[in-house]
Amino acid sequence: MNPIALITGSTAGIGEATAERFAKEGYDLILTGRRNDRLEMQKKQLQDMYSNRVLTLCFDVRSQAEVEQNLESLPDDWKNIAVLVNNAGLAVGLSSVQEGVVDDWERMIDTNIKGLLYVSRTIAPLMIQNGHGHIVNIGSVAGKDVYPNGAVYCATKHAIDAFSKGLRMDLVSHGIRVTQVCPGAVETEFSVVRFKGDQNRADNVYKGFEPLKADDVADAVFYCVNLPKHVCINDMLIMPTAQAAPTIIHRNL
Ligand code: NDP
Ligand code: 8X3
Repeated sequence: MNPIALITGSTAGIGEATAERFAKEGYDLILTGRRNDRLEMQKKQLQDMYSNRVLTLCFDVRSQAEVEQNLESLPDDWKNIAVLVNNAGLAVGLSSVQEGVVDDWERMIDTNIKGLLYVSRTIAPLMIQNGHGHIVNIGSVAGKDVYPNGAVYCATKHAIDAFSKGLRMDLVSHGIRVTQVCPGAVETEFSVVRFKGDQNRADNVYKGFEPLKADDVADAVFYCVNLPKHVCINDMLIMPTAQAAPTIIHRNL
């Protein structure tokens, strides 16, 4: 039996690259996201390429009911989850608090914080029951530092930073590892989502330097998971060489 990895938000970017990396390393996959067409395409591609088992679950992590409905009714042969990658997340908008759009804030808070909590609340007891597991939370440099016009996104990622430390404490006696991986700038659909479909504005974010690729973060996640069982990376901050802090990027323009 292959080990099983559950990856939230596998339909794009870091989640998609992580799914492919784990498939290549011999994991069976539970893949989630809201776009079912992409989930089904991904399932077909991964099964064709690696012939691992793939289970797709289409739901919105913001809905506690959908999370519970999908994850509490896993078939028995999908319950022995070795790795949970809490990746689903987003930034919406880039504006000052005084000009902020409350609906954007709610989307970020509900997805990045509450969604990650709902999934963790459902899967952690299963890992305890199974007697093993590793939870990897995708945080951000925005959870270590703050930048102008990003207060709410940064607050959500600071929440993940705190939650990851607390979760590690709560699970330590069960031998379940908890790791936070915090990337700097990664070129994915992240900025297109943040700028609500404005591709030009998104492209400008990555102009004049070499950003991280989703594969680089997938490598980091797999590195943490693949260490001997007595080793736990609690926290990993990974940036492009050209980036020293969220707003300090050396660009050749
Ligand atoms: P993408 O936009 O490329 O991918 C985001 C993924 O999250 C998609 O698969 C999307 O799937 C899923 N998702 C978003 N909202 C929901 C939801 N409500 N329910 C279920 N799934 C959801 O961005 P990235 O790959 O860059 O982002 C992945 C994670 O990495 C996020 O947590 C982000 O904050 C973090 N991060 C990104 C960085 C970057 O520079 N790109 C840097 C640091 C951290 P679907 O739309 O199908 O639901
Ligand atoms: C994504 C990186 O710097 O845009 O978390 O917040 S940043």
